[in-house]
Amino acid sequence: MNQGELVKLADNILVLIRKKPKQVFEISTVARKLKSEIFDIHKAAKVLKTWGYGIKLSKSEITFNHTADTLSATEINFYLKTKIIGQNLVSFHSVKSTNDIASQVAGDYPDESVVITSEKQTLGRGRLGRSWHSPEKVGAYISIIITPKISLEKAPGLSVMTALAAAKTFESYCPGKVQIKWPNDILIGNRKVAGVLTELYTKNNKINYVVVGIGINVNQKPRDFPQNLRKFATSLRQVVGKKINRAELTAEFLNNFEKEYKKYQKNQLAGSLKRLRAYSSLLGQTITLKAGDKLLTGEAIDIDKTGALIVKVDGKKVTVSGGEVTVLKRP
Ligand code: BT5
Repeated sequence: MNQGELVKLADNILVLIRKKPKQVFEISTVARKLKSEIFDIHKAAKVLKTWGYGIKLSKSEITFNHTADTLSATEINFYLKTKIIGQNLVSFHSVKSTNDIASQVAGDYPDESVVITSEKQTLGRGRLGRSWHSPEKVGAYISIIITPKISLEKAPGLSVMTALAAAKTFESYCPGKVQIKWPNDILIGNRKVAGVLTELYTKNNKINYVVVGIGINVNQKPRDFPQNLRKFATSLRQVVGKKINRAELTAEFLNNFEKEYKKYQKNQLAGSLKRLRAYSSLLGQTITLKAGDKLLTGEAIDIDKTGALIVKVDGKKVTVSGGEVTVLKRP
């Protein structure tokens, strides 16, 4: 049995025993069900142990005791409740950027089932050439390929919609603390816990596909952030006070993403405005925006169903769509 086959068998054993913690399985039964040799089951079970799974193994029995801290597709799948999004999950150990991998494979599948995740990124991207700090084993780096049947001008709202799905996900870990800093930051206690990067690929002036990327700080301790980010970044673990299961969190985010995306395709953010306003860290604040070379200062007064921010500048309402805009400061 080669390494690839062994890994596949380890995954299959997991699928069989993972749902019944502490239950003792006869290895001969597992071998029969998986059409494998007892010897190979033993070998694959040892592989599971090296992945961090709590597996009790004797000559004739195998028991699943506890899960591993991994963002593998098998693990995420245990918590996934979606119909389409994430049904083709590909998990990497290390990539330059999950958004790059996603755009390379976009088009290979006709539906919207492909999601790419990675344990770490070596060249994680933010917007406008900025970088996303993506250390190993503590974050979740996720890219979703979608092919929305919407016109180009409706696309900027996709980032806001994704931020909403993320906020809803984090809400269950720390109720009442999550905020969205329009258009693409999710904050807790005024520090960034996640960021969204939406990249559009067009053909004949129409959307061909969209890669929606999100980086989530899950289990970072303060020292896991570089000095320059320590004051501005946080992780869910720092807020909740305990380690969080990254695979479960990832699946919950994808579950929420699918729901929000369905709504978005019908009527953009029309049905979500109340929630968006409640999460918004900007409404009622005087802000400065940078769009291209232009600076704009005014009071953020509302968000509309396209996901655009309405800003009152010198008594006039100005509508600013997400795209390339950065909120510089809040006095
Ligand atoms: C973002 O950009 O916030 C979008 C981040 C998207 C990252 C995901 S990970 C999966 C997918 N694959 C990728 O390559 N990218 C996506 P922006 O608004 O431009 O914010 C970037 C700024 O956030 C940086 O300039 C830093 O100041 C700060 N930053 C970088 N890493 C951070 C982190 N881990 N936590 C908090 N802040 C961070």
